[in-house]
Amino acid sequence: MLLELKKGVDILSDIGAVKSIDEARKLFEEKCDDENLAKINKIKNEKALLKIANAASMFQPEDIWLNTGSEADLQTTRDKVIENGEEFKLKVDGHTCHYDLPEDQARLVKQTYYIVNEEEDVSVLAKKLVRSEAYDYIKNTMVGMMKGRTMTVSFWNRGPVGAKAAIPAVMITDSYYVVHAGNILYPNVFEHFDEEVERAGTYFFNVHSYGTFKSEDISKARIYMDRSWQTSYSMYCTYAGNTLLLKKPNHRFHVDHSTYYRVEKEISEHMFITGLTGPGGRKTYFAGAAPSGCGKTTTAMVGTDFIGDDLAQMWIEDDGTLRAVNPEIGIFGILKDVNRKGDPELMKILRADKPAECIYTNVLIEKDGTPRWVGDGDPEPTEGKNYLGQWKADMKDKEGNPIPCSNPNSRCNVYCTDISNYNKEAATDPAGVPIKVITYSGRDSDTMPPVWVAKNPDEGVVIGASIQSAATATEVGAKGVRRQPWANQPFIPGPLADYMNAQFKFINSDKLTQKPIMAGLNYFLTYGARGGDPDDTKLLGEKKDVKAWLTWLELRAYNEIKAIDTPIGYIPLYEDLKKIFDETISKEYPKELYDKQFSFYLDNIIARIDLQKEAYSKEKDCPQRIFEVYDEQRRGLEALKEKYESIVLPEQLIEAGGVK
Ligand code: SPV
Ligand code: MN
Repeated sequence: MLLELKKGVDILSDIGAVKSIDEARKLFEEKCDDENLAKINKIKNEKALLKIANAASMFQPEDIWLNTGSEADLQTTRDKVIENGEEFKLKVDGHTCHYDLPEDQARLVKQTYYIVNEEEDVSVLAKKLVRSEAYDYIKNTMVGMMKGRTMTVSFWNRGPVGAKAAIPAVMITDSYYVVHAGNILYPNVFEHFDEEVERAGTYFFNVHSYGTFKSEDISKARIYMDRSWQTSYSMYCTYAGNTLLLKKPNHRFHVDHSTYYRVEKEISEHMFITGLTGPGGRKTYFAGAAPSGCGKTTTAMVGTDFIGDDLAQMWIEDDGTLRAVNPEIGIFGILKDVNRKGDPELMKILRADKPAECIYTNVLIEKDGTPRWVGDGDPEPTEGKNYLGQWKADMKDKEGNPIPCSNPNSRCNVYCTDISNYNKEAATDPAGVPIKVITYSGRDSDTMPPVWVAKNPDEGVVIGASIQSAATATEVGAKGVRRQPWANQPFIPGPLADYMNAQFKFINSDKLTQKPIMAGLNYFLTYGARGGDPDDTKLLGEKKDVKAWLTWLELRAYNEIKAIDTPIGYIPLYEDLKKIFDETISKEYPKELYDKQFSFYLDNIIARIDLQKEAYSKEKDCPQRIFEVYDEQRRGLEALKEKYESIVLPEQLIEAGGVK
């Protein structure tokens, strides 16, 4: 099914009612001072100018300010955000803190909708609202919403200027915090906006107003995405995942763009990108998917050549390689459990070992201005101020549970250039980096091993399709263990079958002559699930083991290391891992731990396959290939069960499948 663009009425243009470029220019003259008028006159794209004018006509701001990304504009943003109280300064120069409302600490999933035309399909997992209803809500809420305030206009790019899979975007907001966060996360494209729109053939448009910033108004908050007009609307909230619309709302438009207009050419993924230096100094690039809050940032930072921690725009280059760019230039990373042991690089910034700009959100600030969060590795704080107000260590919630010092989704916003292992040259090169390894992971306490490699591209697609993960604090109200296809599910607007089809076509394309290996990763197996006390939720590994898993995959990508051939893919041999653990993280790796991590608990794996099959069988027009792969794997697992019963040790897996 095709997504039709420019279908139905463009709500913003209709409400704004500015019809001609002359009317638009007149409005700019009224609302801009000379400096800003000169800036806006540099933009030649009349359609974009009309949309900006329509936003101004709808919001009725006091004035308009253009963010060109110049040093002066970056400084204005930093000054204004302190002046208007959206952030306050901490004791370290360049460090600031922003609080969101207690009800607005993560993506507001229940208040996020796709705007659809009458007969359009969206993912069964998403909420939709028909155009006419969205129109009324936007009109009733957003008209005049910026009265007395400044409407800021930023021109950013989702990717390096000139990269094949990059798309520019305009962001309009009355929140200088959103501008500040955006300056850290996206390259400013003001100077190249017209060329970039021309090259990409499109651009995204986003409008936001924070309204009253009052808890009692949070029920009015909405995030609307108009897929037909690639325009998003956000109101009555500030949390960056809901308001910095280039991030997830535009990622969703980008997923649409790849799925419906770039089949076999591009894919848009919720993935980190990082490089690892292998034997002889070679650079091997990884792209890895994980649901929010499942270790994507940590994994990315382990690389010697960090590129990005959240999103990847990928395409097939003419030379047959798979290329990827990070649409972002900064990180918006979770702070919980970030400490010197597990995240040494990030901690250098957070603990001010070096100067850097950093926005902390929803953390505790101690009297002396030190930001604190749960799991930061320092002695626990006793009191301070956080997004709830004054906080003391003995405070309890209504159920009598202790109130943690920081929100589990509190974050830090920093420029990648401040991260020591960031490879700026590679990350900002429009040619992208060549990807040799793709990984998929989730929070899976009891089923899949720490690492396994697909035997062919189809099985790789199926690993992505089969991610299963426990809920995290990154979505308001999320609970339980859920399917998380490609870790991208919350951001796939259309039917899952369309996206799956695009994945199969992309990775199997004849043009992709240098195919990456595709692997599953799982850091979350527990002792309880591997023969210990069933309530024991202690993890079988620790964060730093990530480096060992990546190193094994690096060698496997060049076929320089053998692996056990199992029905679900290739898994490592003990001797290899022992050596890798020792050499990369100086850690002893006992055989007993290996056996716990890599024994197959067949009933769990078979039940997982059955659950996925059942779920996908309800999906209309789902590619048959996925069922064939599941059936083949299931037959192999059943054969193992017949031979060895339901728990199979690695030695038995070798005996049954051999080593390749
Ligand atoms: C995530 O939750 O996946 C994030 C942060 O990267 S947000 O901007 O909320 O999506
Ligand atoms: Mn994310």
